[in-house]
Amino acid sequence: MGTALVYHEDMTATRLLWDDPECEIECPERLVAALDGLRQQGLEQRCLRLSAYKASEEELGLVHSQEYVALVRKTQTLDQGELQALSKQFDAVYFHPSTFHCARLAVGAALQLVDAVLTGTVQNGLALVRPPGHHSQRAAANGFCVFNNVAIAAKHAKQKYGLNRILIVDWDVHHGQGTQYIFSDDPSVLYFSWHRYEHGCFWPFLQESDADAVGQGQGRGFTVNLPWNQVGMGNADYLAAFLNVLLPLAFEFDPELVLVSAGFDSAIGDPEGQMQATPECFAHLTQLLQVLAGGRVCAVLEGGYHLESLAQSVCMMVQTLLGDSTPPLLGPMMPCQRFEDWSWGWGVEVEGRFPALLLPTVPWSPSSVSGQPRPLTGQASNKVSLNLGWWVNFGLLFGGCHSELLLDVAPVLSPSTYSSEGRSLPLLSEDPTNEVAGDRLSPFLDRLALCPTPPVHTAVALTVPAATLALPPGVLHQEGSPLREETKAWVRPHESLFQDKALAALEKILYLLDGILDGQVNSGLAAMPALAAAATLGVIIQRCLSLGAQRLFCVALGQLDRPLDLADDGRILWLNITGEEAATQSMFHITTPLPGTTGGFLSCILGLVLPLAYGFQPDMVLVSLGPAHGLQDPHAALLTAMLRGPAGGRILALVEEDSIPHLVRTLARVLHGEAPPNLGPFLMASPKDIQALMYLKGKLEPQWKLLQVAAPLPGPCSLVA
Ligand code: Q9C
Ligand code: ZN
Repeated sequence: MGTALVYHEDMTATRLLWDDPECEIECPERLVAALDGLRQQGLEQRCLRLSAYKASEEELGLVHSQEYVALVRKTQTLDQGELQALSKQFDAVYFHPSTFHCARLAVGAALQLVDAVLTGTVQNGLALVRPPGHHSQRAAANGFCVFNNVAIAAKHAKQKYGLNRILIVDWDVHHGQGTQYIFSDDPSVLYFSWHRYEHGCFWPFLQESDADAVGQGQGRGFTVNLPWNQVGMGNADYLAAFLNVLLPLAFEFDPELVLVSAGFDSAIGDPEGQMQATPECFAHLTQLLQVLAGGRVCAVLEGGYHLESLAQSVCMMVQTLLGDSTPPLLGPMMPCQRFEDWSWGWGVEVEGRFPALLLPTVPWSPSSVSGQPRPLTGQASNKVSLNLGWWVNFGLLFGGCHSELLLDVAPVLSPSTYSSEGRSLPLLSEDPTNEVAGDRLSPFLDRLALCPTPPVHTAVALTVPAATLALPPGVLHQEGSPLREETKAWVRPHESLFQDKALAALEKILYLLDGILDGQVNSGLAAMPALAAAATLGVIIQRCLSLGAQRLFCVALGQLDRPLDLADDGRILWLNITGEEAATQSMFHITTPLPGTTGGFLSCILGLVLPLAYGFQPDMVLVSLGPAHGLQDPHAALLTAMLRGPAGGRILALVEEDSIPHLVRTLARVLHGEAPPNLGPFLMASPKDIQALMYLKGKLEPQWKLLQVAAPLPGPCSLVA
């Protein structure tokens, strides 16, 4: 349905007119760099470009006092000395004669974006604005922010469209205290912020930025702060925060709209944040949010002061909003102490034949991997505090506890590469070849060149005519399947497993699979021949391995046993979600029962499936809905949508031949980038399902670090419904 990009050139007008080292980083070039990046990547051209209008004073009044608005209006006519004097009355703020104009455009851009999304003109979008907004308060400018763009947008969405539940995700590296104050007693707005905190020693030095601020009155439980007490947080930490903290709450909250305070000073290289998350991390964070609220995601720029890092991160976000696959998440997920024993090497055959397989192995290539597992720091205490009386699902995800509770969120990566000089880090500083970064293309562009976008985003190989399915436009229906001679020769030894008709279906699947492994197709959906599902899956896995897949993540639902002839050599991570008992045959062979409720299912995806998948860093994901899989359509769609992330979108979904057209259509849509349907009424996980999950997490956590949430849970637990 499209992505809006809201902008106005005038917003580059406001700038610092005097010397102030604290404020000079908030410069017009930020917008120029972000927009140039989008143009160079051809992304701007793919968006619906909207020219921002100026918010009315009435709209500003949704959040700000009349006196404050009048004060800012007055700055239009002040001389430099007066501007400077007024700026001093606030913390980390500068005014310029164009500030009022720009700040009204920034608010207008956010409102226009919300209108475009809530009227159904577009699915999602980004407002590229200056000045930023999240520090701004009812009657105060603060931290470069004049009007609170996102807060006004949320009020507008409530007032004009009658929304009852809005999620604000503030991933800027600073605490959006302005937004927190504005909604602290409002249960219709769930505010989540992570931020550099360092036990209160980082700007804005507020106690209420800490984890124990949970909101007030009716709004108790609807403010969630995740303060980082160390710098150097990276991809795995951000991912863990989303999977363990934000998403369990967000699913239960079931927002109608997601607003993102999209600050990119939380990205690598930023002088303010000193964090390590790479630009593609923001693609993944975006994709994770897109499964909420029917995909209605409105992002509004906040901070971000390293121009190249900012531009790349913005590109990553927009690309993902457009529905493109996310590049694999780079950097050590540090899943496994044994990782040096694994065979990460490059097959010569792989390199020559299947260029699309190269990218996922880049972070592990011999030159860029130190081979040293990064030690966990152990005593970092990044805490999050929640009013668990409200958050049923959250409590259950962690074993079920009541009342307010402080949880340690362990940083998965140690911040070992932090430069104490307080200066900009080079992007991807762990790469030794990066010393000459100045005269090279950026690492990001290098990687893009390695991983060309496949010509076909999504293809299906089905045994029923396409016309009966109403597939979304753009999904390729592969009718004929002229197998290559080489594939035919490969399939011959397996032929005896299949009847004639099943063999024809298998050939279709292999045709699609070769396309995916070849880099011609990104994601696929195929029908497994009736009565031969397990055999088909076995052949598919063998084919992936024979074509050089290094790591294959297989999620099998229903009656699909792990093929017996598979070596347990770490190349396949097999997860069976069935009616059976939880069990770990090895760290690569896991069985978990199918949870009976939506809450249990979410806990399973967020607490087990995705941490395993992201930790494994597969180059391909296979998700198979076998006989008696027991999943409802929306649950199957959610699982599939979320499994697009870990392998750069390279995913093959397998359904039974006689699956209902509705399931097939839904899966084709999510593979193509559409949001999964709503999960329906929320029912909490059963104690039995949670027990199984906790058992598996406990067993597997030593090997799969992303499973680890270092929360020694206090005392006996009683559940509050
Ligand atoms: N070195 C936004 O990112 N200065 N505002 C902090 C610490 C103020 C940040 C100084 C930073 C304001 C929107
Ligand atoms: Zn910031």
